[in-house]
Amino acid sequence: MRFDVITLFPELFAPFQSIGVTRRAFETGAVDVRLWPLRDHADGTYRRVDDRPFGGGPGMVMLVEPLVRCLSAIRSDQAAAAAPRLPVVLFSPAGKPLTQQRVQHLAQGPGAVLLCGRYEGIDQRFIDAHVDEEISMGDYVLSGGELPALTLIDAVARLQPGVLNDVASHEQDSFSDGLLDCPHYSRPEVLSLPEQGEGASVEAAVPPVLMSGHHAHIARWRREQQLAITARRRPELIEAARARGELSKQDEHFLSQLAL
Ligand code: 4H4
Repeated sequence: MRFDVITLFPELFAPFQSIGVTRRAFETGAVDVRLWPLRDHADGTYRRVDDRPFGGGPGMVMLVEPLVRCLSAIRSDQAAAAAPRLPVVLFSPAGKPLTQQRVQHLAQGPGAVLLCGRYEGIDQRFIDAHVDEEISMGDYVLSGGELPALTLIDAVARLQPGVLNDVASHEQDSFSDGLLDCPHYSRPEVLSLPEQGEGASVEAAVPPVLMSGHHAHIARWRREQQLAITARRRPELIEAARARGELSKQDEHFLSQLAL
């Protein structure tokens, strides 16, 4: 898998390729990130990549010409490497919200060209001519598309075979089955936690079922926790799972008894 990243700030990407579990994806080549500094494709003394918007208004707009030259260089590099011609993804609040389902689809594909906008945005004529998909990370405005690009690369990289220690790990992730994840516990079995604002302490124990060694009971408890947390925090995800036929009779019975 390959990501060609068009960015004004390539220095943002190196640190993320050398830390955490996703480092393995980059070291093994399972995910190949190639950075394309847009300013290298701007001409003139000042190597301009932006200019004032026609019609007036605040901020600057990213110019078409440097983007066209940069994308052309990427296409030539992809062809020279006999790599597939990858779709162009633009990160923008106007894009389609990114979901784990979309991440899973991208993780099985050849990759993408990731276009990291800055300023007020990109000249619409480049978007109309060259952008295949617009993706949003959420309903808020960032200063650049680099953090969305890093987010997407991370979400895809962790799904690559051999990256997570335990294959089952990402199957248990939130959203991997369309539901939010269950709570997790580890040592010690009983914790003494100071009461909020008072001197006394309260004992917080691990749910006994997790100490029972009864795997079927543990699996059922975890599923019910997922259903309860999802029904209370993101009920629309329950409806979506139901519509996909992913809720069992046991799930439906539990939900019918659940106090929301
Ligand atoms: C694009 C800012 C468009 C503002 C941008 C606009 C996001 C996001 C993001 C740099 C770029 C910002 N990208 N999800 N949220 N003129 N990117 O904020 O449409 O308001 O993905 S605009």
